[in-house]
Amino acid sequence: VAPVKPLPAYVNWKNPDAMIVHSSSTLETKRGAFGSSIVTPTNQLYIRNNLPAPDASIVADRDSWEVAIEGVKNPRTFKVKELKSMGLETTAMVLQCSGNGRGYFPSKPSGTPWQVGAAGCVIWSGVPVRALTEALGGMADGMQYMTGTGGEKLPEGLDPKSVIVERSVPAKAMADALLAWEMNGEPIPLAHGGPLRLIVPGYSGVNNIKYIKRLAFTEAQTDAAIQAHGYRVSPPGQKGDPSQPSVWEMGPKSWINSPAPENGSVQAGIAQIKGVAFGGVHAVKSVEVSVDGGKSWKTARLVGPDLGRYAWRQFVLPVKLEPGTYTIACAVTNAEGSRQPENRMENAGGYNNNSWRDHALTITVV
Ligand code: MSS
Repeated sequence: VAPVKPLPAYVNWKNPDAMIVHSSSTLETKRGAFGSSIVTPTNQLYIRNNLPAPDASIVADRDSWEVAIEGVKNPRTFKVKELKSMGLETTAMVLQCSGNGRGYFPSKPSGTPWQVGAAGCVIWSGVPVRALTEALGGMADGMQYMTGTGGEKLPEGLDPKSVIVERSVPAKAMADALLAWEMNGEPIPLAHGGPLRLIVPGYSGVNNIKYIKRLAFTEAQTDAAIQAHGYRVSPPGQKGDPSQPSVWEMGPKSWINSPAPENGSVQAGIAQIKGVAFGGVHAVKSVEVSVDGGKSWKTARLVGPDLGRYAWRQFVLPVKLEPGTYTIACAVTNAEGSRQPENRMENAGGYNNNSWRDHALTITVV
């Protein structure tokens, strides 16, 4: 058994029993900690930082944090306090690291070997980027991307472009994007991007810029390394480059949280097979469960309220199990009719793994 690492100081308020500490900048939610109540409690949500978080002094006076809005007809800088008077929307969305599921790649790509827990369903409140853009006269002509820049202090002696957390997404993603100051009913903790975070529903984790200091509509994608070379879906063995797809829209994905091998053996009789499912950028239509490794499937029941197309749904299927060994799997189909794929798309970085086969679990019933 690997030794259990303590929680890093800046997130010592996380529930230690719910977290797997990979490193000081990568903490994963345990499969058994997702519960059945849809929203992931903040003290159990995963953490991924590409740079050390800024000093906690930036959340001492949240309302005075400033963000520059550029690439609009009338660019200007706002304090969070002013943003709060410009509009309000609340959105539930799946926040998922692009590398979630990397741990199932047999090629062992470098990076954190996340299993299922670099994801959570989170409720954010803030001003719609669309409302803000309209108030500033609309996007400037010819802009193709929405580019967000993180407010970290950059390590000295390095080319800023090689370390800055700056990401571009297609400008159309603005339609549902927020500049958020609240998460799960509380001011966003520093570790999750307070005082202000860009939320791009349906897009993978890295596009959701924490402590955002600049939001710009741009003609081209940023040439920061994290965009140009990092987070690209590159063929195995190749380096990332701007010609390859970036990790943007998420695909449909589901996994089983219980029963699971880590929770020990299962008693014969009726088992409630349960888990979470999301449709990527589209709503969940249905979830199927298999107890024979994908030979036959049954439709599960969706549990609890529907928090919108970017949230995940909990699902359950009661199944009678005799003693034996079972490979249990699940697959979601979204409102557009795309079904979660059987196999992962091989890539050098271990990104975007939504293979149902990789996520299947083998359980023993006694
Ligand atoms: N932002 C910033 N500013 N910085 C950093 O580092 N990271 C990313 C995002 N954003 C960052 C940012 C990532 S990468 C992720 S996942 C996310 O975030 C996470 O979140 P949380 O809150 O959970 O920690 Mo992968 O794709």
